[in-house]
Amino acid sequence: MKYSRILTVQDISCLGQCSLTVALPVISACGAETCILPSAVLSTHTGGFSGYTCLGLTDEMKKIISHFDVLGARFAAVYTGYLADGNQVDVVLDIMRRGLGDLLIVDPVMADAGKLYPAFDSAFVNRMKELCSRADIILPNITEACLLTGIEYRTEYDEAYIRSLANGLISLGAKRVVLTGVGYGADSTGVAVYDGQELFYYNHRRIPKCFHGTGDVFASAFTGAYVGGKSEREAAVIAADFVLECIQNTLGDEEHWYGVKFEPCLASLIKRLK
Ligand code: PXL
Repeated sequence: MKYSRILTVQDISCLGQCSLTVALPVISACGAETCILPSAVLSTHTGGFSGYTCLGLTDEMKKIISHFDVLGARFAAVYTGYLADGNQVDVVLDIMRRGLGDLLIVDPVMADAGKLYPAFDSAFVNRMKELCSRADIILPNITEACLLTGIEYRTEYDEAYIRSLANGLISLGAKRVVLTGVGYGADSTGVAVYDGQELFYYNHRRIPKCFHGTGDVFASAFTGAYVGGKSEREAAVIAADFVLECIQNTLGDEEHWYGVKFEPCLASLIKRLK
């Protein structure tokens, strides 16, 4: 794998196995230098814990970027995840405007299972559309793809529906689309990769239980594998297999409802990338 430097922009959820506590180890395991720009500090993620604290870091992010710029720091890719508010889209766009990053990979983290996460509203969706329109690669789930395109959310669909979502996202301006959680039947799920012409689909077994943080695990493994030299399709397959393994490793532990136990699976991710 090529040794590269990646800047990831997302929150620190101190407890909850998501965002930076996932991105740092997973991208590092892929063999890249992982730099961070924290968007917020939360006590936990917002998906199931009550009473969480949240400190947005927009002003600090601006200062950090200016310092990076003065230092001449450059990144092979900027990978964004959970942003605390719409103004942070401007911060990310500023990183790209200053030429600090070559590639922009956006995981438009804002919703799942047909619903927006608690912190977000339609104004945030509009800002996320803007960010996605500038991205080289976007990694939405179906709910996020629906919000970004205005297409109705469905739980049962066919390939024509997935094509319409993928085309809608390309029309928005994203160069490539990696759509996660695409399942045409009850027992399977998968990932679709679209470049505006060919729709590649990788299907795998579906475990009928939802786990928090799997989008972050997928996006981090995809980014690490892709920036390290794998093709988009190869990176999507590696990331999907890794998520499945992490879920399998967590199943049956009812106390571990808030995330996936990805750590023991890092060794197999590393082996796969050799
Ligand atoms: O896993 C996505 C995510 C990241 N960060 C925070 C979240 C969530 C999903 O709920 O709440 C703070």
